[in-house]
Amino acid sequence: MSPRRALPAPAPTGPRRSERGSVLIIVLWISFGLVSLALYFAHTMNFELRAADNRVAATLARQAIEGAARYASNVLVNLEEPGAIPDILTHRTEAVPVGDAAFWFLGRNPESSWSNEPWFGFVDEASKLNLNTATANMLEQLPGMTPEFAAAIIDWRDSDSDLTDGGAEDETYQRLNPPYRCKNAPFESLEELRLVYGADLLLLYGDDANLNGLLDPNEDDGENSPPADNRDGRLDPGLFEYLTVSSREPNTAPDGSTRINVSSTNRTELASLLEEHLGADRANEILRAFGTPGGGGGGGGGPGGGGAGAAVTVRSVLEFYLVSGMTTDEFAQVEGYLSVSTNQFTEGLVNVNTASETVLACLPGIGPEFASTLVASRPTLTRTEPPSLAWVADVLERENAVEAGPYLTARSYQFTVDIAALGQHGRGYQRVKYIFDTSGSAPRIRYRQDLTHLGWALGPGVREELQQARREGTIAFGTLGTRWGR
Ligand SMILES: [Ca+2]
Ligand SMILES: [Ca+2]
Ligand SMILES: [Ca+2]
Ligand SMILES: [Ca+2]
Repeated sequence: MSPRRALPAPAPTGPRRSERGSVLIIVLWISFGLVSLALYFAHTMNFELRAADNRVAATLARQAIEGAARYASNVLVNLEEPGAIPDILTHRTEAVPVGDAAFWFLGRNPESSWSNEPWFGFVDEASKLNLNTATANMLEQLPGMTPEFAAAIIDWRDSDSDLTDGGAEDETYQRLNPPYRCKNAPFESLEELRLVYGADLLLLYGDDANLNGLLDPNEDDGENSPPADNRDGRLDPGLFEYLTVSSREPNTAPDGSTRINVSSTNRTELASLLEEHLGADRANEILRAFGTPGGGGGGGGGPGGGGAGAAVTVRSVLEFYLVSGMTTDEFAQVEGYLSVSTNQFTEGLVNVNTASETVLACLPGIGPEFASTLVASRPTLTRTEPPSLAWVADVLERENAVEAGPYLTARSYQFTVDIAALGQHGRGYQRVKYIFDTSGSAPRIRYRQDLTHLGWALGPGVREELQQARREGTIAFGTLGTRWGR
Protein backbone atom coordinates (compact mmCIF):
# COMPACT_ATOMS: atom_id res chain seq x y z
CA MET A 1 0.00 0.00 0.00
CA SER A 2 1.41 3.24 -0.90
CA PRO A 3 0.84 6.11 1.48
CA ARG A 4 -0.78 7.96 -1.37
CA ARG A 5 -3.75 5.60 -1.31
CA ALA A 6 -4.22 6.29 2.34
CA LEU A 7 -4.94 9.97 1.65
CA PRO A 8 -8.61 10.95 1.99
CA ALA A 9 -10.44 11.42 -1.28
CA PRO A 10 -10.68 15.10 -2.21
CA ALA A 11 -13.92 16.63 -1.07
CA PRO A 12 -16.42 17.15 -3.89
CA THR A 13 -16.78 20.81 -2.91
CA GLY A 14 -12.99 21.52 -3.21
CA PRO A 15 -12.73 22.34 -6.93
CA ARG A 16 -15.92 24.34 -6.86
CA ARG A 17 -14.60 26.55 -4.05
CA SER A 18 -11.36 27.29 -5.95
CA GLU A 19 -13.38 27.90 -9.10
CA ARG A 20 -15.40 30.46 -7.22
CA GLY A 21 -12.18 32.05 -6.01
CA SER A 22 -10.88 32.23 -9.57
CA VAL A 23 -14.09 33.81 -10.75
CA LEU A 24 -13.83 36.38 -7.99
CA ILE A 25 -10.25 37.19 -8.98
CA ILE A 26 -11.23 37.45 -12.64
CA VAL A 27 -14.12 39.76 -11.77
CA LEU A 28 -11.81 41.83 -9.63
CA TRP A 29 -9.31 42.04 -12.47
CA ILE A 30 -12.00 43.06 -14.95
CA SER A 31 -13.33 45.71 -12.54
CA PHE A 32 -9.83 46.91 -11.99
CA GLY A 33 -9.29 47.02 -15.75
CA LEU A 34 -12.53 48.93 -16.30
CA VAL A 35 -11.72 51.41 -13.59
CA SER A 36 -8.25 51.90 -15.07
CA LEU A 37 -9.74 52.41 -18.51
CA ALA A 38 -12.22 54.92 -17.17
CA LEU A 39 -9.44 56.75 -15.34
CA TYR A 40 -7.21 56.56 -18.39
CA PHE A 41 -9.87 58.02 -20.69
CA ALA A 42 -10.79 60.69 -18.19
CA HIS A 43 -7.14 61.62 -17.99
CA THR A 44 -6.79 61.61 -21.78
CA MET A 45 -9.89 63.75 -22.09
CA ASN A 46 -8.37 66.13 -19.60
CA PHE A 47 -5.18 66.26 -21.67
CA GLU A 48 -7.19 66.64 -24.88
CA LEU A 49 -9.06 69.51 -23.32
CA ARG A 50 -5.81 71.12 -22.18
CA ALA A 51 -4.23 70.54 -25.59
CA ALA A 52 -7.24 72.05 -27.35
CA ASP A 53 -7.09 75.01 -24.99
CA ASN A 54 -3.38 75.39 -25.77
CA ARG A 55 -4.03 75.20 -29.51
CA VAL A 56 -6.68 77.89 -29.29
CA ALA A 57 -4.40 79.98 -27.08
CA ALA A 58 -1.51 79.61 -29.55
CA THR A 59 -3.74 80.69 -32.41
CA LEU A 60 -4.87 83.72 -30.44
CA ALA A 61 -1.24 84.54 -29.61
CA ARG A 62 -0.24 84.29 -33.27
CA GLN A 63 -3.07 86.60 -34.24
CA ALA A 64 -2.02 89.03 -31.53
CA ILE A 65 1.49 89.01 -33.04
CA GLU A 66 0.10 89.80 -36.50
CA GLY A 67 -1.82 92.70 -35.01
CA ALA A 68 1.21 93.86 -33.03
CA ALA A 69 3.32 93.88 -36.20
CA ARG A 70 0.79 96.17 -37.86
CA TYR A 71 0.79 98.42 -34.83
CA ALA A 72 4.61 98.55 -34.99
CA SER A 73 4.67 99.48 -38.66
CA ASN A 74 2.11 102.18 -37.96
CA VAL A 75 4.29 103.65 -35.21
CA LEU A 76 7.33 103.65 -37.50
CA VAL A 77 5.48 105.30 -40.39
CA ASN A 78 4.17 108.07 -38.18
CA LEU A 79 7.40 109.20 -36.50
CA GLU A 80 7.66 113.00 -36.44
CA GLU A 81 10.84 113.02 -38.48
CA PRO A 82 12.29 110.42 -40.84
CA GLY A 83 15.19 108.70 -39.10
CA ALA A 84 13.94 109.51 -35.61
CA ILE A 85 13.82 106.83 -32.91
CA PRO A 86 10.47 105.82 -31.39
CA ASP A 87 10.33 107.41 -27.93
CA ILE A 88 11.58 104.77 -25.51
CA LEU A 89 9.08 105.70 -22.80
CA THR A 90 5.97 106.00 -24.97
CA HIS A 91 6.69 102.74 -26.76
CA ARG A 92 7.59 100.56 -23.82
CA THR A 93 5.23 97.94 -25.17
CA GLU A 94 4.42 95.50 -22.39
CA ALA A 95 1.47 93.12 -21.84
CA VAL A 96 -0.72 94.95 -24.33
CA PRO A 97 -4.10 93.17 -24.37
CA VAL A 98 -5.65 92.10 -27.68
CA GLY A 99 -8.93 90.36 -26.82
CA ASP A 100 -7.98 87.36 -24.65
CA ALA A 101 -4.34 87.56 -25.74
CA ALA A 102 -1.52 89.98 -24.91
CA PHE A 103 1.76 90.92 -26.56
CA TRP A 104 5.16 92.28 -25.61
CA PHE A 105 7.98 93.83 -27.67
CA LEU A 106 11.23 92.28 -26.41
CA GLY A 107 13.67 95.17 -26.45
CA ARG A 108 17.01 96.37 -25.16
CA ASN A 109 17.52 99.31 -22.85
CA PRO A 110 19.58 101.82 -24.85
CA GLU A 111 20.38 103.73 -21.67
CA SER A 112 22.19 100.88 -19.95
CA SER A 113 24.33 98.23 -21.54
CA TRP A 114 23.20 95.37 -19.35
CA SER A 115 20.63 94.62 -16.69
CA ASN A 116 18.67 91.72 -15.25
CA GLU A 117 15.37 93.49 -15.82
CA PRO A 118 13.55 92.89 -19.10
CA TRP A 119 13.16 95.93 -21.31
CA PHE A 120 10.28 96.25 -23.72
CA GLY A 121 10.30 98.24 -26.95
CA PHE A 122 11.78 98.66 -30.42
CA VAL A 123 15.40 97.74 -31.14
CA ASP A 124 17.33 100.06 -33.44
CA GLU A 125 19.33 98.13 -36.04
CA ALA A 126 21.69 101.09 -36.48
CA SER A 127 22.70 100.58 -32.84
CA LYS A 128 24.66 97.55 -34.05
CA LEU A 129 27.75 96.95 -36.13
CA ASN A 130 26.99 96.12 -39.77
CA LEU A 131 28.39 92.75 -40.79
CA ASN A 132 28.75 93.89 -44.40
CA THR A 133 30.65 97.12 -43.81
CA ALA A 134 32.66 96.64 -40.59
CA THR A 135 36.38 96.19 -41.15
CA ALA A 136 38.28 93.25 -39.64
CA ASN A 137 39.76 95.64 -37.05
CA MET A 138 36.32 96.82 -36.01
CA LEU A 139 34.96 93.25 -35.81
CA GLU A 140 37.92 92.16 -33.70
CA GLN A 141 36.87 94.56 -30.92
CA LEU A 142 33.67 92.57 -30.31
CA PRO A 143 33.63 90.34 -27.21
CA GLY A 144 34.53 86.73 -27.99
CA MET A 145 35.63 87.57 -31.55
CA THR A 146 38.88 85.96 -32.70
CA PRO A 147 41.09 87.42 -35.45
CA GLU A 148 40.49 84.16 -37.39
CA PHE A 149 36.71 84.47 -37.27
CA ALA A 150 36.87 88.16 -38.22
CA ALA A 151 39.06 87.21 -41.20
CA ALA A 152 36.63 84.42 -42.15
CA ILE A 153 33.76 86.96 -42.11
CA ILE A 154 35.71 89.23 -44.48
CA ASP A 155 36.45 86.28 -46.81
CA TRP A 156 32.81 85.17 -46.74
CA ARG A 157 31.47 88.55 -47.89
CA ASP A 158 34.21 89.81 -50.25
CA SER A 159 33.86 88.94 -53.92
CA ASP A 160 37.32 87.43 -54.38
CA SER A 161 38.78 84.07 -53.41
CA ASP A 162 42.01 85.50 -52.02
CA LEU A 163 42.62 84.15 -48.56
CA THR A 164 42.78 86.78 -45.81
CA ASP A 165 45.42 85.93 -43.21
CA GLY A 166 43.71 83.43 -40.87
CA GLY A 167 40.48 83.47 -42.90
CA ALA A 168 38.67 80.84 -44.97
CA GLU A 169 37.81 80.53 -48.65
CA ASP A 170 36.46 77.71 -50.84
CA GLU A 171 39.31 75.33 -50.04
CA THR A 172 38.38 75.33 -46.33
CA TYR A 173 34.62 75.01 -46.92
CA GLN A 174 35.14 72.16 -49.39
CA ARG A 175 36.84 70.14 -46.66
CA LEU A 176 33.76 70.32 -44.42
CA ASN A 177 31.18 67.55 -44.24
CA PRO A 178 28.94 68.28 -46.08
CA PRO A 179 31.12 70.56 -48.19
CA TYR A 180 29.82 73.92 -49.41
CA ARG A 181 31.15 77.03 -51.14
CA CYS A 182 32.30 80.30 -49.66
CA LYS A 183 29.60 82.87 -50.45
CA ASN A 184 31.83 85.68 -51.79
CA ALA A 185 28.89 88.08 -51.56
CA PRO A 186 27.36 90.28 -48.85
CA PHE A 187 25.46 88.75 -45.92
CA GLU A 188 21.69 88.77 -46.44
CA SER A 189 20.74 87.75 -42.92
CA LEU A 190 22.46 87.60 -39.56
CA GLU A 191 21.77 83.86 -39.33
CA GLU A 192 24.11 83.37 -42.27
CA LEU A 193 26.91 83.88 -39.77
CA ARG A 194 26.33 80.25 -38.71
CA LEU A 195 27.77 79.15 -42.06
CA VAL A 196 31.01 81.07 -41.67
CA TYR A 197 33.97 78.83 -40.84
CA GLY A 198 34.69 78.79 -37.11
CA ALA A 199 31.17 79.72 -35.98
CA ASP A 200 29.86 77.93 -32.90
CA LEU A 201 26.94 78.38 -30.51
CA LEU A 202 29.04 79.96 -27.76
CA LEU A 203 30.47 82.54 -30.16
CA LEU A 204 27.09 83.46 -31.69
CA TYR A 205 24.71 83.17 -28.72
CA GLY A 206 27.01 83.49 -25.70
CA ASP A 207 25.00 82.87 -22.51
CA ASP A 208 21.88 84.25 -24.12
CA ALA A 209 20.42 81.02 -25.55
CA ASN A 210 16.97 82.57 -26.08
CA LEU A 211 18.31 85.85 -27.52
CA ASN A 212 16.27 88.10 -25.23
CA GLY A 213 19.11 90.19 -23.79
CA LEU A 214 18.23 88.93 -20.31
CA LEU A 215 19.98 86.52 -17.96
CA ASP A 216 17.44 83.69 -17.65
CA PRO A 217 17.81 81.08 -14.85
CA ASN A 218 19.12 78.36 -17.22
CA GLU A 219 21.68 80.84 -18.56
CA ASP A 220 23.34 81.20 -15.17
CA ASP A 221 23.40 77.67 -13.79
CA GLY A 222 26.56 76.37 -15.47
CA GLU A 223 26.09 72.98 -17.08
CA ASN A 224 22.94 72.05 -15.12
CA SER A 225 20.79 73.01 -18.08
CA PRO A 226 21.72 74.20 -21.58
CA PRO A 227 23.46 76.47 -22.42
CA ALA A 228 26.84 75.72 -20.81
CA ASP A 229 27.17 79.21 -19.32
CA ASN A 230 29.92 80.47 -17.03
CA ARG A 231 27.62 80.99 -14.00
CA ASP A 232 29.10 84.39 -13.22
CA GLY A 233 25.81 86.13 -12.52
CA ARG A 234 25.95 88.35 -15.59
CA LEU A 235 24.91 88.01 -19.21
CA ASP A 236 27.71 87.54 -21.71
CA PRO A 237 25.86 87.83 -25.02
CA GLY A 238 27.24 86.36 -28.24
CA LEU A 239 27.93 88.09 -31.55
CA PHE A 240 24.24 88.03 -32.60
CA GLU A 241 23.60 90.72 -29.98
CA TYR A 242 25.96 93.24 -31.57
CA LEU A 243 25.66 92.66 -35.32
CA THR A 244 23.17 93.49 -38.06
CA VAL A 245 22.94 93.30 -41.83
CA SER A 246 20.02 95.72 -42.06
CA SER A 247 21.30 99.21 -41.26
CA ARG A 248 21.21 101.62 -44.18
CA GLU A 249 20.39 105.29 -44.43
CA PRO A 250 18.70 106.92 -47.43
CA ASN A 251 20.36 110.03 -48.82
CA THR A 252 17.12 111.93 -48.36
CA ALA A 253 16.50 115.17 -46.48
CA PRO A 254 13.45 115.68 -44.23
CA ASP A 255 11.64 117.50 -47.07
CA GLY A 256 12.16 114.55 -49.43
CA SER A 257 14.92 116.19 -51.49
CA THR A 258 18.37 114.64 -51.98
CA ARG A 259 20.81 115.63 -49.26
CA ILE A 260 23.67 117.97 -50.05
CA ASN A 261 27.08 116.36 -50.35
CA VAL A 262 29.35 118.44 -48.11
CA SER A 263 32.48 116.49 -49.10
CA SER A 264 32.26 118.12 -52.52
CA THR A 265 34.09 121.39 -53.09
CA ASN A 266 31.19 122.73 -55.08
CA ARG A 267 29.31 124.64 -52.36
CA THR A 268 26.56 126.24 -54.41
CA GLU A 269 23.74 124.13 -52.99
CA LEU A 270 25.21 124.34 -49.50
CA ALA A 271 25.34 128.14 -49.76
CA SER A 272 21.66 128.41 -50.61
CA LEU A 273 20.70 125.96 -47.83
CA LEU A 274 22.67 127.96 -45.24
CA GLU A 275 21.28 131.22 -46.53
CA GLU A 276 17.73 129.92 -46.37
CA HIS A 277 18.04 128.75 -42.78
CA LEU A 278 20.61 131.12 -41.25
CA GLY A 279 20.60 134.24 -43.42
CA ALA A 280 23.12 135.48 -46.01
CA ASP A 281 25.65 136.99 -43.58
CA ARG A 282 25.91 133.92 -41.41
CA ALA A 283 26.04 131.67 -44.49
CA ASN A 284 29.03 133.63 -45.81
CA GLU A 285 30.83 133.41 -42.48
CA ILE A 286 30.35 129.65 -42.34
CA LEU A 287 31.45 129.15 -45.94
CA ARG A 288 34.61 131.15 -45.28
CA ALA A 289 35.61 128.50 -42.73
CA PHE A 290 35.84 126.11 -45.66
CA GLY A 291 38.12 128.43 -47.62
CA THR A 292 35.38 129.04 -50.14
CA PRO A 293 34.60 132.54 -51.38
CA GLY A 294 31.12 133.17 -50.01
CA GLY A 295 28.11 134.71 -51.65
CA GLY A 296 25.03 133.11 -53.17
CA GLY A 297 25.96 134.27 -56.65
CA GLY A 298 29.48 132.83 -56.57
CA GLY A 299 28.61 129.93 -58.89
CA GLY A 300 31.37 128.53 -61.09
CA GLY A 301 34.10 130.01 -58.94
CA GLY A 302 35.49 126.59 -57.88
CA PRO A 303 38.55 125.79 -59.99
CA GLY A 304 39.40 129.39 -60.73
CA GLY A 305 40.01 130.00 -56.97
CA GLY A 306 43.15 131.07 -55.23
CA GLY A 307 41.38 133.97 -53.52
CA ALA A 308 40.36 132.73 -50.05
CA GLY A 309 42.93 129.94 -49.58
CA ALA A 310 42.74 126.19 -50.23
CA ALA A 311 39.29 124.64 -49.86
CA VAL A 312 38.87 122.47 -46.77
CA THR A 313 37.47 119.04 -47.56
CA VAL A 314 35.56 117.05 -44.96
CA ARG A 315 34.98 113.32 -44.72
CA SER A 316 31.86 113.36 -42.56
CA VAL A 317 28.92 115.50 -41.49
CA LEU A 318 30.40 115.60 -37.99
CA GLU A 319 33.66 116.99 -39.38
CA PHE A 320 31.65 119.52 -41.37
CA TYR A 321 30.10 120.69 -38.12
CA LEU A 322 33.50 120.93 -36.43
CA VAL A 323 35.00 123.03 -39.24
CA SER A 324 31.89 125.18 -39.74
CA GLY A 325 31.98 126.87 -36.33
CA MET A 326 28.17 126.69 -36.22
CA THR A 327 26.31 126.66 -32.94
CA THR A 328 24.43 123.49 -31.98
CA ASP A 329 21.13 125.22 -32.73
CA GLU A 330 22.27 126.38 -36.15
CA PHE A 331 23.55 122.93 -37.02
CA ALA A 332 20.31 121.29 -35.88
CA GLN A 333 18.42 123.26 -38.54
CA VAL A 334 20.47 121.91 -41.43
CA GLU A 335 21.86 118.58 -40.19
CA GLY A 336 19.17 116.46 -41.84
CA TYR A 337 19.99 118.01 -45.22
CA LEU A 338 23.67 117.06 -45.20
CA SER A 339 25.61 113.96 -46.19
CA VAL A 340 29.01 113.06 -47.62
CA SER A 341 27.61 110.77 -50.28
CA THR A 342 25.91 110.88 -53.65
CA ASN A 343 24.71 107.27 -53.41
CA GLN A 344 21.05 106.61 -52.79
CA PHE A 345 21.87 104.76 -49.55
CA THR A 346 24.73 104.63 -47.08
CA GLU A 347 25.09 101.25 -45.42
CA GLY A 348 26.27 100.44 -41.93
CA LEU A 349 26.44 103.80 -40.11
CA VAL A 350 26.20 103.36 -36.34
CA ASN A 351 23.67 105.51 -34.50
CA VAL A 352 25.72 107.15 -31.75
CA ASN A 353 22.49 107.97 -29.87
CA THR A 354 21.45 104.33 -29.45
CA ALA A 355 24.54 102.12 -29.82
CA SER A 356 25.79 100.20 -26.80
CA GLU A 357 29.18 100.84 -25.27
CA THR A 358 30.37 97.52 -26.74
CA VAL A 359 29.47 98.59 -30.29
CA LEU A 360 30.85 102.13 -29.96
CA ALA A 361 34.12 100.65 -28.68
CA CYS A 362 34.59 98.98 -32.10
CA LEU A 363 34.68 102.29 -33.97
CA PRO A 364 37.89 104.12 -34.97
CA GLY A 365 38.45 107.30 -32.97
CA ILE A 366 36.23 106.01 -30.11
CA GLY A 367 37.52 102.63 -28.97
CA PRO A 368 37.16 101.23 -25.45
CA GLU A 369 38.72 104.44 -24.01
CA PHE A 370 35.90 106.77 -25.05
CA ALA A 371 32.89 104.48 -25.56
CA SER A 372 31.75 104.67 -21.94
CA THR A 373 32.18 108.47 -21.85
CA LEU A 374 30.03 108.78 -24.96
CA VAL A 375 27.27 106.58 -23.53
CA ALA A 376 27.36 108.48 -20.22
CA SER A 377 27.26 111.90 -21.93
CA ARG A 378 24.67 111.38 -24.61
CA PRO A 379 21.30 113.08 -24.42
CA THR A 380 18.38 110.95 -23.32
CA LEU A 381 16.29 109.46 -26.12
CA THR A 382 13.04 110.81 -24.77
CA ARG A 383 13.83 114.29 -26.08
CA THR A 384 11.66 115.73 -28.81
CA GLU A 385 14.18 117.68 -30.92
CA PRO A 386 15.32 116.27 -34.27
CA PRO A 387 18.06 113.65 -33.87
CA SER A 388 21.57 115.12 -33.84
CA LEU A 389 25.17 114.04 -33.45
CA ALA A 390 26.50 117.53 -32.68
CA TRP A 391 26.97 116.63 -28.99
CA VAL A 392 29.68 114.12 -29.97
CA ALA A 393 31.94 117.05 -30.89
CA ASP A 394 31.73 118.31 -27.29
CA VAL A 395 32.59 114.95 -25.77
CA LEU A 396 35.40 113.69 -28.02
CA GLU A 397 38.68 115.41 -28.76
CA ARG A 398 38.59 117.06 -32.17
CA GLU A 399 40.88 114.53 -33.85
CA ASN A 400 38.90 111.60 -32.42
CA ALA A 401 35.62 113.11 -33.60
CA VAL A 402 37.10 113.58 -37.08
CA GLU A 403 38.27 109.96 -37.12
CA ALA A 404 34.94 108.58 -35.86
CA GLY A 405 32.77 110.86 -38.00
CA PRO A 406 32.56 108.70 -41.15
CA TYR A 407 31.09 105.79 -39.13
CA LEU A 408 28.46 107.71 -37.17
CA THR A 409 24.90 108.86 -37.69
CA ALA A 410 22.09 110.18 -35.50
CA ARG A 411 19.34 108.57 -37.54
CA SER A 412 17.89 105.10 -37.85
CA TYR A 413 15.60 103.57 -40.46
CA GLN A 414 15.51 99.87 -39.52
CA PHE A 415 14.03 98.47 -36.35
CA THR A 416 13.71 95.01 -34.90
CA VAL A 417 10.34 94.30 -33.39
CA ASP A 418 10.68 91.05 -31.46
CA ILE A 419 7.12 90.19 -30.49
CA ALA A 420 6.16 87.62 -27.85
CA ALA A 421 2.51 86.88 -27.16
CA LEU A 422 0.32 84.74 -24.91
CA GLY A 423 -3.21 83.58 -25.70
CA GLN A 424 -6.15 82.90 -23.39
CA HIS A 425 -5.38 81.79 -19.83
CA GLY A 426 -1.79 82.90 -20.35
CA ARG A 427 -1.11 79.86 -22.57
CA GLY A 428 0.09 79.26 -26.12
CA TYR A 429 3.33 81.29 -25.93
CA GLN A 430 4.49 82.43 -29.38
CA ARG A 431 7.35 84.67 -30.56
CA VAL A 432 8.12 86.18 -33.96
CA LYS A 433 10.91 88.62 -34.77
CA TYR A 434 10.43 91.21 -37.51
CA ILE A 435 12.84 93.74 -38.98
CA PHE A 436 11.06 96.77 -40.42
CA ASP A 437 12.79 98.97 -42.97
CA THR A 438 11.62 102.55 -43.44
CA SER A 439 14.51 103.66 -45.68
CA GLY A 440 12.55 103.13 -48.92
CA SER A 441 9.55 104.98 -50.26
CA ALA A 442 7.20 102.72 -48.28
CA PRO A 443 8.03 100.84 -45.08
CA ARG A 444 8.40 97.11 -45.47
CA ILE A 445 9.14 94.00 -43.48
CA ARG A 446 12.70 93.13 -44.36
CA TYR A 447 12.90 89.98 -42.29
CA ARG A 448 10.61 87.69 -40.32
CA GLN A 449 11.68 84.79 -38.13
CA ASP A 450 9.64 82.58 -35.81
CA LEU A 451 11.53 82.33 -32.51
CA THR A 452 8.94 80.36 -30.53
CA HIS A 453 11.33 77.39 -30.45
CA LEU A 454 13.80 79.36 -28.30
CA GLY A 455 11.33 79.05 -25.41
CA TRP A 456 10.10 81.52 -22.80
CA ALA A 457 11.76 84.91 -23.27
CA LEU A 458 9.65 87.23 -21.11
CA GLY A 459 11.80 86.73 -18.03
CA PRO A 460 11.06 85.22 -14.60
CA GLY A 461 9.06 88.24 -13.40
CA VAL A 462 6.32 87.94 -16.00
CA ARG A 463 6.15 84.17 -15.43
CA GLU A 464 5.68 84.63 -11.68
CA GLU A 465 2.97 87.24 -12.17
CA LEU A 466 1.23 84.92 -14.56
CA GLN A 467 1.38 81.99 -12.15
CA GLN A 468 0.05 84.12 -9.35
CA ALA A 469 -2.77 85.38 -11.57
CA ARG A 470 -3.64 81.73 -12.34
CA ARG A 471 -3.70 80.85 -8.64
CA GLU A 472 -5.94 83.83 -7.89
CA GLY A 473 -8.18 82.93 -10.81
CA THR A 474 -7.64 86.30 -12.51
CA ILE A 475 -6.15 84.89 -15.68
CA ALA A 476 -8.05 86.93 -18.22
CA PHE A 477 -5.59 89.07 -20.10
CA GLY A 478 -7.66 92.17 -19.89
CA THR A 479 -6.93 92.03 -16.17
CA LEU A 480 -3.24 91.27 -16.60
CA GLY A 481 -2.88 94.00 -19.17
CA THR A 482 -4.32 96.55 -16.79
CA ARG A 483 -2.33 95.27 -13.88
CA TRP A 484 0.84 95.40 -15.89
CA GLY A 485 0.52 99.03 -16.66
CA ARG A 486 -1.01 99.34 -20.10
CA1 LIG B 1 36.07 85.69 -50.51
CA1 LIG C 1 18.30 85.10 -22.15
CA1 LIG D 1 23.16 76.64 -18.16
CA1 LIG E 1 27.66 84.73 -17.77
